[in-house]
Amino acid sequence: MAAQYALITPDTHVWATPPGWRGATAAVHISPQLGARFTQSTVVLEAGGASGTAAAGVQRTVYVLEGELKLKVEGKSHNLRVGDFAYLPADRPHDLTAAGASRVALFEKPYEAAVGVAAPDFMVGRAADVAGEPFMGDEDARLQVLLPTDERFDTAVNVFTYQPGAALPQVEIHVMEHGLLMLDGAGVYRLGDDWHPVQAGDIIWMASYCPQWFVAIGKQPARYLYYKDVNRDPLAIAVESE
Ligand code: UGY
Ligand code: MN
Repeated sequence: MAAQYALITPDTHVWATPPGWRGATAAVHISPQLGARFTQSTVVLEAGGASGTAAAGVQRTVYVLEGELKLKVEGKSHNLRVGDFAYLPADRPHDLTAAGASRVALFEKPYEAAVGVAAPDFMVGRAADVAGEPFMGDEDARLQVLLPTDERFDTAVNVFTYQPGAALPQVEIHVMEHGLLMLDGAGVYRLGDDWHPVQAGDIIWMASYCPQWFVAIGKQPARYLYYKDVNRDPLAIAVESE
């Protein structure tokens, strides 16, 4: 059976200049080479470092982990600081330049158009401005949904915050896959039949149908940023890619 998950700890990262970028190195943690349908990378930029172009048809979501960057899209400049994010539709020219030493999480995915549905537009936002909703009624497990949830989007990027002792209310098994970065705190992730201690800096790929459950441990809240594919018919995608 193909791998159901990968747990990638920071001591294993290997860095290289991503094609087209300047003054930047990236570790590509999750990719089709692993069995995923998207990529998740960490990109470290020196002051003045700048992005290259995404591959044709590929959309990007950027989340700032450290530093400050300037994002230029259609002649307009946007300042991005820690906790800010940007969604860049496929084939939309943009220039992301670091104002000082910076680190970003980057999610990339080929955009899957849906019949009769317009493609999403560019957007920037600030995680701190997004309300954390109790997850399935649990006030101690709060979900911030960063991107709009309507059908234009085939991508979700969320922040999940758990008070110590809070947990996912069920073992989840679902068609969507995840790419996850632990931002703060620690906990135990159940992945398939395995149980792993995880902490800030760890990254997890969960394939479609990977059984998953999390409990936060320690004295501070645990927080993770994660990607998931949404709003598309799995059969439409399977037929297209044959
Ligand atoms: O959105 C989700 O599927 C989320 N509840 N999964 C997770 O946190 N592992
Ligand atoms: Mn899930």
